[in-house]
Amino acid sequence: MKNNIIAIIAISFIIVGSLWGIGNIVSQDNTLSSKNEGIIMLMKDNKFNVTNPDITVKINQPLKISIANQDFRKHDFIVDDLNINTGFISSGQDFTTLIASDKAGYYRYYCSIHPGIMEGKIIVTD
Ligand SMILES: [Cu+2]
Repeated sequence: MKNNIIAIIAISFIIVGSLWGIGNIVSQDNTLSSKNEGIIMLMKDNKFNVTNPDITVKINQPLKISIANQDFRKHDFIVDDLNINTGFISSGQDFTTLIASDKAGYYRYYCSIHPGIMEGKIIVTD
């Protein structure tokens, strides 16, 4: 029983650690893509992942996305045409959802409180 709990805690650390690792890697270039198992968007200083990167998703291949707020103010993440709306995410909280589309094209993501400075595009490709 005690060993199981320790194992679960250890696995949780590994999963969280690898997700944060992915977030760090993808923030360095300016694109995110569904090659990874999932992506992380960090809300910080009124930006998504510093550069509001393009997110590339394959058609009919949902991409898991975790959006974490590291700012001291609330933000949200909205993609009108893909029916994504996280609602307000408070400081320190996060929200996980899927980006999925059966139609290729460009889709705008944005924060409704900071449109213009917190926005970018999702590219759905064949
Ligand atoms: Cu915002």
